[in-house]
Amino acid sequence: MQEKIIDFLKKADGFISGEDISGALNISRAAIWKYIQELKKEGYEIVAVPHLGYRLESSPDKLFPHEIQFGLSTKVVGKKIVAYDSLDSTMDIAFDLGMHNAPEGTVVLAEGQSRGRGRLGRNWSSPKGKGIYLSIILRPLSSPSEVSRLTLLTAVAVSEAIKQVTGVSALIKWPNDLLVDDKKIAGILTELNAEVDRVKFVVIGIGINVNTRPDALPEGATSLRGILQGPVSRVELTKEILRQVERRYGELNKHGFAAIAQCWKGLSVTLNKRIKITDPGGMIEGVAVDIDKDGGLLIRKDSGVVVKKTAGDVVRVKS
Ligand code: BT5
Repeated sequence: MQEKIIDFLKKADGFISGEDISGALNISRAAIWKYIQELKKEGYEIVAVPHLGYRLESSPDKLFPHEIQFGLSTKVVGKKIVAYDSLDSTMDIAFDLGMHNAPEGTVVLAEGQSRGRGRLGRNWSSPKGKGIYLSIILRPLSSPSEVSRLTLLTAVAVSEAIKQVTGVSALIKWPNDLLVDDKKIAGILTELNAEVDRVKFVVIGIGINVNTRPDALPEGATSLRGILQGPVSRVELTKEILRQVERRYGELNKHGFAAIAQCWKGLSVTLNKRIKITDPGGMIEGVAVDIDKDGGLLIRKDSGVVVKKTAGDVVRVKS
């Protein structure tokens, strides 16, 4: 009911009387007053003036599903949102929901994570109320070898959303890092549930340092607040991320990967650089020359041989 009242206040564009809310939602004016007090406790600033009614002055920058969904206008991504104040990792909940047939586009959000994770079980620092930590369930009709495309697609979508909302240009380090001034501002983690030749579902995790103090982050990391010297609306940025992921995912399904790969290349800090790449198979050095149709990185070794990597950690090498 609180969500309905907030939606009402938002759409009102000025004062709305208790009587009007009461009539529309079929609850007593005393009940409305009680809900309004609860909303104030959650951080909504609502003024009440006798004979005029209630007016919403400001909303808290909390990742409540109804805040994200207000004016979101996506068809799939974010139609269902499950939000937590804190949890171990949004990946676990999303994976569990995926196993229980949650619809494509389901989003799991958390204000904070106690065991946020990166690739290979690494830690993702997730201080409460500061960043965006979310996972999206997708059900692509593709083979497991094509899933890396989704990581690259998401990196493009997140970079575009950051640009749209804040004006900041975040570049992409293959496969999953977003960097500003060479410092990591966001990371993407793709996990999948698959049979040998068929993906059942994919969980895409996105972590962004939004209002985190850079000195509270690991070395080599930064936040949007650190760059802009001021706070950024996590609600607006989350909405834009969901919109851009939906847009790019729709594009992938309709037209294939080529146009997205082109955008990725335009944002890449990895291509045409001499790199070392390490994965469980070992380390190779060479020049990153391209990405292939599946999002794999092509590296030309000094011998001239071109090898493809689908995962790994990239380090720049001075040539
Ligand atoms: C990643 O892994 O960059 C993927 C991060 C995905 C996090 C999201 S948050 C929502 C969802 N739920 C989760 O539990 N995870 C996902 P990787 O490339 O392996 O990078 C991990 C490394 O980044 C760590 O070893 C640290 O060095 C560094 N790191 C940790 N926390 C960071 C942060 N907040 N900002 C920047 N770098 C960080």
